[in-house]
Formats: sequence, C-alpha cells, structure tokens
Amino acid sequence: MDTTRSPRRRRVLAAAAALAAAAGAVTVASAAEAATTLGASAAEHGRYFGTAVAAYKLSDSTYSGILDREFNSVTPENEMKWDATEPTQGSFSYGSADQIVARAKANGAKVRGHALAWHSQQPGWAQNLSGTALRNAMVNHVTQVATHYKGQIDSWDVVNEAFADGGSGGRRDSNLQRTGNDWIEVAFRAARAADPAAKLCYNDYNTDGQNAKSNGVYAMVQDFKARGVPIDCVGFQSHFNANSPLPADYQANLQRFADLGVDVQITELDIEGSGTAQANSYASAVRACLAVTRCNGITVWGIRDSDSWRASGTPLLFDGSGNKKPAYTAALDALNGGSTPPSTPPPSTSTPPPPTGSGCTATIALNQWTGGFVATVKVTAGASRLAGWTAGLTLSSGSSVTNSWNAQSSGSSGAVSFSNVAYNGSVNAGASTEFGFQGTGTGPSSATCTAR
Ligand code: 9MR
Repeated sequence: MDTTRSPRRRRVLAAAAALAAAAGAVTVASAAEAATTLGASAAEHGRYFGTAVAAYKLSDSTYSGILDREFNSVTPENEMKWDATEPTQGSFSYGSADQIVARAKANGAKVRGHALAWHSQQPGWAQNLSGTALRNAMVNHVTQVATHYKGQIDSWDVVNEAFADGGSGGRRDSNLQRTGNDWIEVAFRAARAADPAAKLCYNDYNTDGQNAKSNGVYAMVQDFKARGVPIDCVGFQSHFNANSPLPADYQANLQRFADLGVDVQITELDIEGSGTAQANSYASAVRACLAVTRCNGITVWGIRDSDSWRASGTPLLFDGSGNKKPAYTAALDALNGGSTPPSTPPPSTSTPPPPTGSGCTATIALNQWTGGFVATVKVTAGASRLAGWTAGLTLSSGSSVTNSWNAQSSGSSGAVSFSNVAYNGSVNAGASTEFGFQGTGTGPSSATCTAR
C-alpha cells in the first residue's frame, strides 16, 4: 500500500492523468462526441431511457451497475402494483417501491409509477369486491398511493390494460369495468387531485400500431381531452415477438396519439430474438420515438435477458452476464444518430363549416378498419345557444352500433340517432361538443343535427 500519498492526493493524480489522456485524445479525435450510455444519449434529445427494476435485484452488483450507468428512468416492475402496495385493505406497504424510488432519486433518474388501477395483480380482498365497495376501494387506493409518492413520479400509469383484445375495440371485462364505464376517468381525476405534478398516463399492449384496440383507446383519449378529463400521456407497452412484430405504422400510431394533445411513451419495450434482426427492430423503435416530438422516452422491460418476464425469448439489451448485445449497440447508435425534428405542426382537425342560422351542424371523424369503426361526432351550435341536440345518421346495411359515449343512442342499425346527455346538452353559440360511438361494419361519413 502506498503510505506516502493521501487518498485525496491519489485522486488528484488520477484526475490529472485522465485529463492528460483526454487532451491527447482531442488531437486525434475529430468526430463529434457521441454519448456512451443510453440515458445520456436520450437526455441529449430531451428524453429518458429507462428500465423496469425489481427491488430484490438491487443487491446484485452486475444488475445495479448497469442500472446506474445506463438508465435515467426506472419503473418498478411489480412493487407499485395494488397487490404489493395494499395487501390488506387500508394498510399500505411501500418498502420495496420506496427502495427503488430512493435509488432513482440518488442517481437523478425519473420514476414511472406502475400501475394504480389494473384488473390484474389485485390483492385477494379487492378481487372479491364489486360495485360501490370496489369503486370506493379503487379511488382510495389511487389517492393513497399517488399521495405517498407525490412529487416523486414523472409519469403514472393510472390505468393499465383496460381495453379488450380482438376486434371489438371496446373495454375489457373486469371487476373494475363492471363498476361502471366511468371508472377510468374517476381514477384519473383521483390521481390528479393527489399529485397534480405527475403526468397521468393510460398504458396498454397491442396498441402499438393502428388496430381496433388502439382505435378504442384513441377514441377514449379524444373523449377525455374533449371533456377535460385529466390525461397527459399514453403508454405503448411494445412487447414484440415473431407473432407480434414491431408494426410498420408504429411511428404513425404514436404520432396520431400525440396529435390528440398527449405525450406518448414507450413503456415496456422488449423484442424477442437475437442478432441483427433484433438489433434492427430496437433501432426502429428508438427512431420512431425520436421522430415524434411528444415521445418523451423509452423504457425497456428489464436489464439482462435473464431478468425478463419472458427470459427464453432473450428480448433485452444485455445478455445474462450483463454484456451489451448487438441490440444495445443498435439502440445506442440510433439514439446518437437520431435527431429531434422541428416541432410538428398542430394537429389538423377538420373544422366544421361556420355555423349559420340558429340550428346546429354535426361532422364525423371516422376511424374505419376492416369490420369495424369508431366515429367521433362534433356537434357545433349555430348562432344561438343549444339547450339540447340530436344527431341523426344512417348506417349502411349490415352495419350496427355496439356502444356509444357522451350521448344517448336510439336504434343500432339503419337510421340511428344520438341525443345529448345531461352534461353536454347546453352548447354556446358557435361552440362545439363531441360524442362518439363504435360499431361493426362500415361507419357513416355524415350526420344531420337538430337543435332543441
Ligand atoms: O414483468 C412483470 C412480471 O414480473 C409479473 O409476474 C407480471 C404479472 O402480471 O407482470 C409483469 O409486468 C407486466 C406489466 O406489469 C404490465 N404489462 C405486461 C407486463 C408483462 O407481463
């Protein structure tokens, strides 16, 4: 041991040596400096690069070494879920989640909260509740957990995976859904009240491209924005494999949500595979986010392949020993080569014709896919205030309405009409309100409007 030099002196000498080495390097390196970690590179684009973290792995030095070096955002993989945070009704347990949050704070990393309200990973007592008791328990849970972490969460997955798979584009059946269709907006309002600074996200899977499910989520977000329900972001889980590859319209789908006035985030990225194919897919995912101004960041769902919930698919950026895979290099290169485009123009919303007379007009924005559609109808008052309204339209033969929101429907096929509900009947002169409906077959392109 060197007893002649104090630790400080040794540090100074080491720093001087590093400086000298760097100075030497300057004379030979002419290329612009590229960031050497995922987090640092994402930060240069005003974004984060995060990972799901399991608290019990933090004592594994390989794991935590990569975590601290590479990532500037974390998502507790299971520790903030309902079963973990409220195992007994009214008694909260935050130990493991707090550990992850404390480490993130120490490293200057953001935290994505995951997830306040979800049909899965509910504690047994909640699974056995229904109706008002479940609704109240859910609101209390959202309020308590969001309050505990107030000011420490960048984005909360307020509601997770509430839409059904398959072609319906509607809600998933669950005990929460059976408490009433408004459970999602109730959860968002409770989260906003508890932590006004956190971004509030809706998060789901199989919504990464445009399809029936993402159209359903899109219609919900559009509706929330129109009615002032507090929603700030949409999370796209992005679990990809051979059966469910990164969709060709990934970027376009992120962009159409961003155009609704919300941030978008890639929240649980993993791509099964290996080698160049996997690397290329990671690069595409990164580039898609960089190309969408409101894409705030990317989170991969684990660090090493062995940490993955589907480890056999080797879907992550580091191998089981913690070595960087080709997918890592491709992701980092895409971050370093990517550039943030100038801010995109505001969304093009179809402006209804200027109101004339004292009636109202109705215009339809249609999301049509094979076999189904979501129609968003804008009702605009004419020169006088509306006290109520009815929109009428005709569906083509074989088409029908399956559900609607913000309106009372009458009929489901042929001639169908939609009248205001209690809270949206009054529309000031020249102002608008929106309602929507979903259906099978082909959606309509025009509607009439009658004032009351
Ligand atoms: O990765 C999580 C795994 O450890 C859990 O066993 C599983 C239980 O539901 O949840 C996994 O994370 C899921 C996430 O919370 C929501 N989207 C799907 C993720 C993968 O299943």
